[in-house]
Amino acid sequence: MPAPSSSSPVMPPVARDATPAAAPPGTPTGSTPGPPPVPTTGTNRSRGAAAGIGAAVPTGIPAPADPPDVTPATPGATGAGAGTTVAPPAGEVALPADLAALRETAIGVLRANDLGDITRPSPTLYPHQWLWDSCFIAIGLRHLDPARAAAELLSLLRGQWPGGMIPHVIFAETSDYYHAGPQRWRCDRVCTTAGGVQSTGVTQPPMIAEAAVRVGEAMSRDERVTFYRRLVPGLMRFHEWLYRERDPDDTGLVTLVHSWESGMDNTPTWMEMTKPVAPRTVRALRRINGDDALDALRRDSKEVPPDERLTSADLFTLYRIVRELRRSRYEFRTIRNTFVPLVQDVAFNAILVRANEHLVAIAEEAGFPVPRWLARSMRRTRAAMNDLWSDGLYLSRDFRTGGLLPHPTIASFLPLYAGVVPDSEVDGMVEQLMSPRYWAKYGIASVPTDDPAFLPRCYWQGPVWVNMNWLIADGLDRYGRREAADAIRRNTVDVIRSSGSMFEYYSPLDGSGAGSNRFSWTAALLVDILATHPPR
Ligand code: 2M8
Repeated sequence: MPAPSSSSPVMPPVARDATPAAAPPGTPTGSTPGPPPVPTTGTNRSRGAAAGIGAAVPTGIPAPADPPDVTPATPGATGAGAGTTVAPPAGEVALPADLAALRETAIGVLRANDLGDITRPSPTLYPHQWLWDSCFIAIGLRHLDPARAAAELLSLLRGQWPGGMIPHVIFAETSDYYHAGPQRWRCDRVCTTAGGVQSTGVTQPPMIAEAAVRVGEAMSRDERVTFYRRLVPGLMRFHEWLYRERDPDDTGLVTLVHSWESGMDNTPTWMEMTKPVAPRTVRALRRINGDDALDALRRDSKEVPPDERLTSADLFTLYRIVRELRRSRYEFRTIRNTFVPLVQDVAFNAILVRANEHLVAIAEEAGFPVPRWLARSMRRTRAAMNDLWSDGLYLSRDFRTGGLLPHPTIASFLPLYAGVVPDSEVDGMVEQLMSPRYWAKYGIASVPTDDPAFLPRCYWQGPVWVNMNWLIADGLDRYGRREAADAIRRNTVDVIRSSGSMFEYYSPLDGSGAGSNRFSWTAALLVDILATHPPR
């Protein structure tokens, strides 16, 4: 098993995702009737960001108790915090001093990114609400304020489309620039969302049910049932939409129409499908001027160096696909007749399998029946995951050709989270995951380190991602592989600690942080790991 990284070198501080000075304006409210009222925690939407870290203004996320009487986390500090422990908040376990300080840093990031009852993934790079980000964030927030965590999930229903889709981004009313904002999607021409808010026209991994169960665990039974009753009707419609709209041929597997739906934007599996449909102008510009001309045109890399993001050619290709989706009015029956790459994504479907199980459980607790056809579709997905098995791992599938896409990545391990891997194959998968091919010195690479596409600091092309670690560790727990699960969690805490900041992703080779350095899901999942599996 790889050595933990607690003695890792100190990374140079990087000024990245600056907290904006001004409070973001209020979150949109729609004049359109329809959505179930979404509870808030009775707080002003703009207060979180306005208050900033450590401000006296109350936020939905409780301010940390008085700062611990210890020196703040030192980047590169080692594990046990020199033996000092800090008195924990009520209900939490005592942590070594350096981890207690790291937890405060994480809570500070969540407070600074708090927009009332939604949390933006990062202050400047991602100033809106993202579907699966909000789910990971709620999993952390439940330890701080379960009602606020529930509000984070319920607020996703404001973006629900009449057909049931919950979009991947729900746009906040902010003037902060986002490169794929409402103008790129023009979804208002196609439909009105439940809450009258602007959104994108695609979805993201269905993590809501998992997050709902975790948040429910932090509530009393009455609170939980009330929360589930508000959530389940919309959540059930979302799962129905996934099957009706995205598996019309009844294959058992849901098909994605854009890599943004996978959440792993530039993972090689998707980029191989995407590159062939690059716009002609992009190809011509590259031929004449190389990548520089394209780099000058992009606007998503102002805070983060372009080499930590996807290439400009890939980005402009993703924009082209959005244009085509828009022309198709975001309807799968039309999209399937265009050039748009269509993928039965292994990670998305694995998350769906687990989400289905959770949905059945919470629907029962809330007293809602699951339609028979939906229950049957859910069973079909679990069985269809076998069709993605190839040579000791799972792969995504090209919807059009039916061929498996020959690029194993971190997504290939998510069937462990789904619980669909036969027990006889689990140890083989764990062995692969723990081998240097994936697990480099500082953690699990999102692309095998010997893959020609591997880039240790580039987005979904190699870095360690905290959410992937969390999901895989959770699956391994349920398979009874506690030692491996604990090793992953320990490693996750170590890599965050060694950088001292809540980075979006980390290099598996040297532990350095990359992307945004005030990233919400890193902060939230750290809070969760420290609460549920405090390092021993
Ligand atoms: C990244 O994706 C967005 C587009 O959705 C972007 O690059 O602008 C991905 O890492 C995605 O998984 C994540 O949900 C999002 C916000 O953190 O950022």
